[in-house]
Amino acid sequence: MATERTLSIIKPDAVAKNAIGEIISRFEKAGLKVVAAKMLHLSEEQAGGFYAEHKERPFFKDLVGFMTSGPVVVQVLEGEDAIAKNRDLMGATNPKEAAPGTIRADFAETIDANAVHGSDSPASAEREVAYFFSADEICPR
Ligand code: RTP
Ligand code: MG
Repeated sequence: MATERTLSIIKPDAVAKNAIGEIISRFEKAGLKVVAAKMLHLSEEQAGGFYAEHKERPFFKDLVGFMTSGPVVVQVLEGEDAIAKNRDLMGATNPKEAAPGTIRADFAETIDANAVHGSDSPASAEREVAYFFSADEICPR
């Protein structure tokens, strides 16, 4: 297993629930390190560009509407097998199908407002980290 970086977003619903700390705590307890972080209120252009792969999907408009509905916290997580580890911690896209004890099972109720985003592959992690952070905003430790 290699040390990887992945892009995590705490989505507007989880920020509104005041769950930022509890969610970051799960990453840290699982051995992932936060090496970059910021709070942003995404514009439609930023959210649409981030989720460009879903542009033709029927849920795209709702997804952009939700992601721009309030502030988010974007972070770069670093650690062994970070991409898959983060996806495991998050749980299934639909919280109703997410395994007990996962972030989405514990903090989300609907597939549209599902608490967190995580990169799904090395290629998307590289693109997504660069989408939000310049090299000098990432602090290896
Ligand atoms: P994310 O990108 O946000 O980490 O979520 P994901 O990989 O688990 O799911 P993805 O397929 O990339 O979809 C992105 C977001 O779009 C919404 N979605 N709605 N109604 C639907 O069938 C549907 N499918 C996806 C979800 O909010 C999902 O997080
Ligand atoms: Mg995805």
